[in-house]
Amino acid sequence: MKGKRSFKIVALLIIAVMLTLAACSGGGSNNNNSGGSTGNNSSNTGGQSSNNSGNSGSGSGNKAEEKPAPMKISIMIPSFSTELPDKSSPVWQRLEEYTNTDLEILFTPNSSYEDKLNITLASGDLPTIMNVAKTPSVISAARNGAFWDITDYLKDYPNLSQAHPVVLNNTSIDGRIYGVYRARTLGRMGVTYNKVWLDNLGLQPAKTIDEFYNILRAFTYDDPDGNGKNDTYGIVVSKYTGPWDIMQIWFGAPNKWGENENGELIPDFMTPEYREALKFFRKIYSEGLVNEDFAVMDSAAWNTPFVNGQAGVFVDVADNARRLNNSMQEAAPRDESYTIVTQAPVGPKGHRDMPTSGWSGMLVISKTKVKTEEELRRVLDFLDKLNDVEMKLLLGYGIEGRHYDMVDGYVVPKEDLDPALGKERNDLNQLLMFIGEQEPGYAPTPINAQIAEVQKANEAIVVGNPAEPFVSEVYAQVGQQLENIIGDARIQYIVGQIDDAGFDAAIELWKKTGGDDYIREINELYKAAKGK
Ligand SMILES: [Ca+2]
Repeated sequence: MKGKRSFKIVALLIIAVMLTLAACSGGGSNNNNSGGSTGNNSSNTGGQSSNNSGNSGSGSGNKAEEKPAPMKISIMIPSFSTELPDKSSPVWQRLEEYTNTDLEILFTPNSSYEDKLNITLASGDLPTIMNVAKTPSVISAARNGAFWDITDYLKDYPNLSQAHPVVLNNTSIDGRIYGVYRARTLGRMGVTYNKVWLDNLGLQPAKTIDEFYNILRAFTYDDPDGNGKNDTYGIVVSKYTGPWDIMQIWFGAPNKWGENENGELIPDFMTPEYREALKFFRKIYSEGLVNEDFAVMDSAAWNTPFVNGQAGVFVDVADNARRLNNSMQEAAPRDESYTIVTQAPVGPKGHRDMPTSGWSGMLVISKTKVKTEEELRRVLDFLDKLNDVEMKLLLGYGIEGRHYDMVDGYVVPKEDLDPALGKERNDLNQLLMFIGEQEPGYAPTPINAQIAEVQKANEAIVVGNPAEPFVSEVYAQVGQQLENIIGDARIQYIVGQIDDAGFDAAIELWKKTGGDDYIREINELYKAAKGK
């Protein structure tokens, strides 16, 4: 392995030297560089390269060393605007120049995108690149060989090789990668606290689950708002089960499915870690650290107790810290943020948190349009280049000085931008995959900077769902019933209506209602995907 890699490096060095030589022999007036010892090298090799061009015949041998003709690429992506750019746009032109391509961008209104996509797939006449979701028709097209399998190519590209393994797994079909995903924040979760309450009690955000518990208790029993009344509690939860789903992963439960000791997948609620988390939930509920009405509380009203100063902890997406703060600022403006957001506390099985799926569409490459591996490499190189910081800025914001300015390293959009200029870059951001180095963005407020920091750090601790890539037929039929059995039992356990025996009985019911078939099917798919 190591030997192979160093061979590769040597090969790359040789190529690099050859390219340098080509550049030297090509330009007549690049002599500035050739002082000192490098001058010796270039005079040595200068002879060789003139020999080479002599061999190739005429004096215009340099032409062959110039970059190849722009590659024609057609791309189908969703559009949201009615004012769309064309080839007259300087943004479009810069994109073509940077990637050495001749582009045909097939903007398709997002509302009719899936219909158009299905028609295109059925016709067999696909554009070079298409943005697709993992719908049944896309899965069957992949299985029928409509797209290139790019699993083994990604590692060869500086940006694409940085794709996150959890997201790659989520986008895979039968264990293989058929498209470059368009990234969305993967490690989105965070724990938001009422900062004023923490300060009043001299507390810091929790680093461990014990500290988390202590904060919930202090927010309930130690008068965090200092009004002398017993009128607050720890964490607010609504009938949306997100907070429980997130917190059980802190305790070591898998993300929906996890491997048992035999390497087989089992659902989260069959693991001992899940039961430990349930016990914790029941404890904080019985001590009044959670709102009593959580199981029936409308999720549209979820923010209200936090904003009104009744509850002080919120487990959800980290960016909700901004919305909570904004609402509190509206009621009573203050310079400092009302909220502080951190990563999940560390649990008994280490530092873990729940991810999102991490993607919104993936760019697949047509096997009929792209016939050879050499062409495939050029298309992948194009996709890789779109992930360069320079292209992220161009496609996301336009041209510096024309559409935006850079101030202190941050993007500042031009105020009152002429719509004609806006049109030049509209919806080109739909080409973005956001893989690799992060591009500069808008200047963050303090709370936004915290959110960004938490979400970035989360990428290292998110726990993927190994069964996420699979499409289950059993689930399509009885999935909702299965969800209800366990969802109801979880609530009953938390509020103390059933005990461990009751929860075990719910698991037995789940198995008999189709759960056993579901487990069998998921494991067959898992084995098949692993075998590839
Ligand atoms: Ca109080």
